[in-house]
Amino acid sequence: MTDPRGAGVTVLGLGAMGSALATTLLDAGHAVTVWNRTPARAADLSARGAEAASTIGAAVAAHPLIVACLLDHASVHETLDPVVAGMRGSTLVNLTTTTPNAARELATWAAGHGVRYLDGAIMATPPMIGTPEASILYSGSRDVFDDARPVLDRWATSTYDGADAGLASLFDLAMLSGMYTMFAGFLHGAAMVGSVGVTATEFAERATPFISAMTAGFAHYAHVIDGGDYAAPGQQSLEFTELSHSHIVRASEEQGVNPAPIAAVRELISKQIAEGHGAEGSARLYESLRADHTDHTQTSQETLR
Ligand code: FVH
Repeated sequence: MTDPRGAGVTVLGLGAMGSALATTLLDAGHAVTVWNRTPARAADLSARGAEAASTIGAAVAAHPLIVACLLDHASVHETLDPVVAGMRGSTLVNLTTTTPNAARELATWAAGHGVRYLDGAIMATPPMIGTPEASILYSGSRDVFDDARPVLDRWATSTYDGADAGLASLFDLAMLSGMYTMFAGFLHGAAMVGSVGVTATEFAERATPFISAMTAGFAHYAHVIDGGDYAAPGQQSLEFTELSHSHIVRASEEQGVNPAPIAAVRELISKQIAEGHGAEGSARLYESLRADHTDHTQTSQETLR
């Protein structure tokens, strides 16, 4: 008979994120077994009704659905290698941040032990879990995604990216690349105006609407990249963009500010111009960054264990 409270779930890892995942399941009425390397971290969840497993072996045996939210790829192996024989027939949803190849390695490792595997990448902070703003990307077994959906949807909007277990991680890290580069640009800008005494708070207020509006440029660049015509009319040329970057670098230096983030981009632009593409659109910078067409799904997985 189906448990009216919903599927039982084991949650491994009770850091900020693992605790948020377990709490959301408890609040939704699921039977939850938790385990953490440092047992004291399970106290709050026990008080809310979770079963705290005293050993990792007991934790993975408690429910057929096991969720891992540990620090990194190495900690997943450190935790599960000793008990994987007892996990045969279970399902592992791994929400630990890893690289794409590390996710693929875990999928292969799990399959070798008869464990169904789904990799996940959380696009949210712990307080967002269980709210409509949270998003979690998944890749790996479609069957696992479909079967676990009633649990997964408790946490966030769930998106399935494909059978290649590395895809969720790839999307996650690609988006984080955009985010961190943007933050570095913000910090550089704050340092520029900070050189004349403007506070970072004032700069944030001034910069947020402008930078938010500029994200509309993503679609324009994407259209050019996917069309492959960097010479089509209506684009800002690399030469113009280089001039703009040179102004920012020089202004930074004049103000005694380190121009490193913008100087790195300028260098890529200069390389494209040196190769004869100065009159073409600035989206051509993509050509300095993209991978060649070799298969990047297999490389270096062997070095991960
Ligand atoms: N917190 C966030 O905003 C981000 C959002 C995006 C996704 N990340 C990823 O989620 C994973 C867990 O993150 P977290 O925030 O829960 O991290 P911590 O609070 O630092 O907790 C880490 C847990 O991992 C356990 N742990 C660490 N090393 C080991 C090990 N060798 N063996 C077993 N467990 C280990 C640690 O246990 P303890 O230190 O309490 O004993 C915590 O339970 C992470 O991949 C983020 O990138 C969160």
